[in-house]
Amino acid sequence: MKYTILTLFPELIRPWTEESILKKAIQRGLIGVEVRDIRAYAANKHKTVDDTPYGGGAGMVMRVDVVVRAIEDAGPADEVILLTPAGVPFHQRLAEELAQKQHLVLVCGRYEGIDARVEHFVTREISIGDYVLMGGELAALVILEATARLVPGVIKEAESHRQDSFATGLLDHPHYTRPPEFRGLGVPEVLISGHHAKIAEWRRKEALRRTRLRRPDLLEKAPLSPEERAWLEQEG
Ligand code: JF5
Repeated sequence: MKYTILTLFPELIRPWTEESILKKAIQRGLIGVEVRDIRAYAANKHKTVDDTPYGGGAGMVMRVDVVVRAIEDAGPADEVILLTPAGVPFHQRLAEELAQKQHLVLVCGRYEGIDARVEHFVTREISIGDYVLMGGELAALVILEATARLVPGVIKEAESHRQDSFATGLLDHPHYTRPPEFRGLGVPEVLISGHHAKIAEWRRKEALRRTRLRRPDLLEKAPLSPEERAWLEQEG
């Protein structure tokens, strides 16, 4: 999988790719990340990338001609993705779909956004949540993180199945490790019992409880057995 990230602030992106799992994935050739400065595509000697909005109002708008030169220079891509709060919401299913592609171009806007005509040169507009950032860079890194970990070999198979906490439609269960007591806080007895069936049942029930408490919206769609629905209504 190859990523091309188009940004006015390449130095915000690079360090993220130079540590930890992404760094290893790049070293192993499992993914490639190319970061390109949109300003390099400005036409005039002042390297202008933005201008005042038609119709007036505050702020500046990124020029479509500059951004489209950057997009077209990134070469053939399976997807050209614009990060914007006005996009369709990002979620695990979309991450799984994008992780199958060969080349993703991620376009980071700044200022009030990019001239709307850019929509004819992108394949998708994606939002990572209902809040406004100062630029699309963190949103692009979110897409990079969520998709790269699904590329075969990037993380241990077992860990990539953390995604299963979404495949199950529930939040993940709680996790514990040593020490067995910390400031008076113990670890659920069942987890040290070695009783694997009981542990699996405890984890499933904790996932159900947690999901009801924190994300009742997920419970509606989650594929639960009739027994689990009944348990939630009574003892859960
Ligand atoms: C951006 C105009 C792009 O703020 C975001 C964003 C929020 N959720 N997903 C993306 O992107 C930066 C801000 C303003 C265009």
